This record gives sequence, structure tokens and C-alpha cells, in this order.
Amino acid sequence: MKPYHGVDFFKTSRLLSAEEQAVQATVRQFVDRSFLPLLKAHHAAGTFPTEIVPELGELGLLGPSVRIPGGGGASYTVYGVICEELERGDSGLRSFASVQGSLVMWPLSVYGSEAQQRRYLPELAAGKLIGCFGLTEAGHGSDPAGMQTRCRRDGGNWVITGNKMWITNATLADLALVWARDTSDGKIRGFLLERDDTGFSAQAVHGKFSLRASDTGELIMDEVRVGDDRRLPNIEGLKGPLSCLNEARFGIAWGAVGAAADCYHCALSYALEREQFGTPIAGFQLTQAKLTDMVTGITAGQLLAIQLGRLKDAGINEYSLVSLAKRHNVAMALDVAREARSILGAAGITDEHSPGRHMNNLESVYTYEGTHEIHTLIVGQAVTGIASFR
Ligand code: TGC
Ligand code: FAD
Repeated sequence: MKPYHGVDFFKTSRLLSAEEQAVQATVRQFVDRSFLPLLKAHHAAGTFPTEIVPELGELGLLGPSVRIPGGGGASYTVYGVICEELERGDSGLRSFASVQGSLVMWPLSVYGSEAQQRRYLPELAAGKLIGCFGLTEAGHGSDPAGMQTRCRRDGGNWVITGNKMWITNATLADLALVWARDTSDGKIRGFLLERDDTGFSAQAVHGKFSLRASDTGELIMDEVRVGDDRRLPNIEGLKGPLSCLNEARFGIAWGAVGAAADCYHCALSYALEREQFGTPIAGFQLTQAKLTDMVTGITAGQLLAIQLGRLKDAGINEYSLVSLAKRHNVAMALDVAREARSILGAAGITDEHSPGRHMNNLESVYTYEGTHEIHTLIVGQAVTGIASFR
């Protein structure tokens, strides 16, 4: 297969600045050189390659747009470009970066105290600490307002009890941002739990056919007692966790384009080489229709992502825009992955080729960070002014 040089059918690279294109080239090289050689073994074992975390930090790929003491603050478009290239490698790699940057570093930077920011942000950015984000519970996924995890004030301390489920980086994390409902006033509050806190533990989910090269698990809080300095002081209510999701969903809207582009590249290369009935399968009209649909979907996804980045960089931050882009681009990528797999025939069902892996990964991406259906309803609410979640 030819080396990957991006999908640029509609000359969308012309919409990126020289700096954005330079970042794209750096991350692309990192994925080819450092990540992909490790992926097959980790995917088979069902583990995340933690050995690449220091390099993610050195290259500035963890929370690049987050303002941290003494650094950070790249544009959102740069963050998007990074997510696209990471997810071209694997959704698990982009997931790691999304959780660390958007779901842990970003809330610390906007809702944390100065002391919390100084203590955690530089090490998170360097990949010396790994973070996770606990919102979902076994009984409350799409409807996090129903969460059962509780916090109660006890003098100068807080006591947190409950379980969080399906948490990315759960067993790897040094630091968990966990959301709990206050038993005294019913408000949702965010807490920073450290791996060694008494009563705090994590266990892995096994048997996944999706996002195998990512750590997914359960967080268990059994009367975890922490000081008030572990509470995020500058936020209360459900809009706290939901605003974090907005950040991560932005990265997913870009990342899905990367997964789709890798599938297209693989399917096109294969179709040009593979012969049946004495001719390359790329010469059949039905194969060309598939490739045309794929490149059209990818182009639409690229244009949406770039415009979303430009809007966010201009301070336009309506969350229904992020929902529209996440919903469209993940569904597009899933369609592209399935079409790519079909072009590969039997060869598409093993880990020799990437589309089958992307296809399975994208089933998770379709569900996490707000399911496809929830994003349909968020856009529906923005269009009609009527909420129809309940
Ligand atoms: P609702 O009454 O609509 O909202 C409560 C308050 O929050 C505000 N808000 C948002 N703010 C910022 N960004 C958003 N996206 C927001 N959505 C809502 C809202 O304005 C309101 O503010 P205020 O000031 O009036 O209090 O809340 P609801 O209970 O009706 O729920 C709405 C709904 C269904 C859209 C929401 O609950 C939702 O988005 N559900 C989906 C849950 C979800 O996405 N979970 C993701 C968990 S994390 C994850 O999956 C990580 S995967 C990581 C990886 O590996 O990449
Ligand atoms: P449910 O909410 O039970 O939904 C089941 C089905 O019902 C879906 O099709 C859904 O769209 C539909 N549905 C629900 N409500 C409505 C409605 N009102 N109208 C129409 N249809 C509806 N969470 C975290 O907090 N942190 C993480 O790091 C994290 N990482 C994850 C990693 C992976 C690999 C996965 C798979 C999930 C992760 N999640 C994480 C959880 C994820 O956010 C939830 O799975 C997601 O929000 C959906 O919740 P649920 O799985 O409970 O599905």
C-alpha cells in the first residue's frame, strides 16, 4: 500500500494555514513512526500503548489549546488537526488525547483553583500524569442528570460514594475528575480524586470488540474522603460536565474524518491492485460508486470540521454546532469504514488491514460523548426551540 499523504480531493488543505499544515505533518509522522508499529500487538492484547504517552507530551499533543501555567493556548483548529491525525491511527489514540486534554485539563483550566492548576496541569500536559473523566454510570448514560454518585460535606472534607462506568483510562489514571450530586443541596460538583485515595479503585472492562487499544473501566468510590481543595471551586450544576463534553465532541468531529480518510486510502489502494474477472476491481462501476460516496462524505466532513474550528477560534461556541458536526462526521466515518471493508472482501475481516478495526472502533465513537440519537435531539432542540429528551 502506498504511504498515506492525506485525502485532499477537494483541496481542503488550502483552507489550513502553513502552521496548521506543519502540525499536521508532524503528527502524521508521529503516528506512522511511533504509534502504528505498536498498535497490532496492543489491539490484540486489549491494551493502550502507554509507552507513547511521553512522546505525546513532548510533541505538545495533550491539551494543546488549553491554557496552562507557562504554556498551551494553541488554536482550536490546531487541536482539531491533531485529533484528525491521531484518529487516522486509531480512535483509541484520539480518545486518550480527548480525555486528557478536553475532559481533564480543560475543566481544570477553567473551573480549577490556581493551586489545582499549578499542581496538575503541567504534568498532565507532559504526560507524566494520566487523567480520566467519570460522568457515566451503569444506570445513567445519556441522562447524566440521574446520577447516583453522591458527595456530602463533613466538616472541612467531602465524602464521595458511587460507581462510574465505561470510563476511558480508568485503570491507567493517576487523577480522576469525578462528578457527584451533593446530598445537601442537590447540586452536581466535580472532584479530583487521586489514584491512592482511600476507598478509590478501578477495574477494567474486558471482552471489548471496539476500542481494544484503549483502557475502559469502572471507577469505584467507597466513602472516599478528600479535602475541599480537591473540589473544582468554580463550577456547580450539570452544565459543568456538559461543557467539558462540548470540548471533547469538537475533537471527535475532527478525529472521525481521520479514521474515514485512513479507510478510504486503504480501500482505494487495494481496489487498484486487486484483480477479479481479469481487471482491477477499481475499474468496476459499483466499486467506483463506493469510492465516490466515500470521498464525498470525507470532503463534507473536512469542510464541517474546518468551519467548526474557525467558528470556535472566533469565540462562537454554540454547542448545537458541535453536536451537528460530531453526529454527521461519526456517522459518515462509520459508513466509509463499512464500505471500505466491503471493498477489501475477505481480506477486510482481519487485522492485516485497518478498516475493520476502524469500523468496530467507530461503533463506540457513535455512542460515547453523546449518542447519535442524543445529538439528533440537541440539533432538533436548536432548530425548533423544543427539548424532546424526556
Ligand atoms: P439540560 O437541562 O439541557 O442542561 C443542563 C445545563 O447544562 C447546559 N448544557 C450545556 N452546556 C455546555 N455544553 C453543552 N453541550 C450543554 N448541554 C447542556 C444547559 O444550558 C443547562 O445550563 P443551565 O445554566 O440552564 O443549568 O440537561 P438535560 O438533563 O436535559 O440533558 C440534556 C442532554 C441529554 C443533552 C445531556 O444530558 C447530554 O448531553 N447527554 C449525553 C451524555 C454524554 O454525552 N455523556 C458523555 C460522557 S463522557 C464520554 O463519553 C467520554 S468518551 C471519552 C473518549 O474516550 O473520547
Ligand atoms: P443509553 O443512554 O442507555 O442509551 C441506549 C440507547 O438508547 C442509545 O441508542 C441511545 O441513543 C438511546 N436513547 C437514550 N435516550 C434517548 C432519548 N431521549 N431519545 C432517543 N433515544 C435515546 N463516559 C464517561 O463518563 N467517561 C468516559 O471516559 C467514557 N468513555 C467511554 C468509552 C467507551 C469505549 C464507551 C463505549 C463509552 C464511554 N463512556 C464514557 C460512556 C458513554 O458516554 C455512554 O456510553 C453514552 O453516553 C451512552 O450511554 P449508555 O451507554 O448508558 O446508553
